[in-house]
Amino acid sequence: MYIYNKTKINIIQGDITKMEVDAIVNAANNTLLGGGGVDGAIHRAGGPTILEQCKKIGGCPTGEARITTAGNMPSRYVIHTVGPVYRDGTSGEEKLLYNAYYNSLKLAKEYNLKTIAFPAISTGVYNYPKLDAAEVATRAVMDFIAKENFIEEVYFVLFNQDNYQIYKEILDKKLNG
Ligand code: AR6
Repeated sequence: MYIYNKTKINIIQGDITKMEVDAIVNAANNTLLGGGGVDGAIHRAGGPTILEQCKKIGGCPTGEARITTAGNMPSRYVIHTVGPVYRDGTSGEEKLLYNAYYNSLKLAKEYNLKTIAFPAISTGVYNYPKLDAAEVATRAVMDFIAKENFIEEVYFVLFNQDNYQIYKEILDKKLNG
């Protein structure tokens, strides 16, 4: 565990649908109507009430975030955000990925949520290079924590061993250096 401005930051290797936190974050697409990867896992584990709420919301622009309840999962809410599709790195991807994390945290604060778990947004189907994505993810979260000092605990839940190692190295460098 790491601590930054009184907020605990944890990295976990595993399945985000199992997390007992106020909100888990979904790496969704613009339609919010489900898909593969972590999005598919969340809709499967949470059940149909999540899709019903997503249909009413009617989509989400890249870099923004929307919220639903978490259905059958142990968390209370799902914050659906949309990361960028990675093309060449010069199409605004970095800012959009940063915004996806930052706006998810802003929404968590609006709902008075204190514990939140993130997957490695955009690093699957959307093809964002893992190391660059982890740098952006940790920077956005730390910027929010530095500014807002509200969230009590952040989890980065990494599905794969390689992403876990990448986050560990980055956070060791940023917070244990
Ligand atoms: N828990 C945590 N992380 C997971 C899980 C899980 N259960 N399952 C996969 N991952 P991706 P993207 C990791 O492709 O790149 C969907 O179809 C996975 O290993 O889920 O943002 C949406 O509908 C990877 O590191 O999301 C969109 O169309 C990370 O989650 C599109 O994929 C993100 O991979 C979004 O693509």
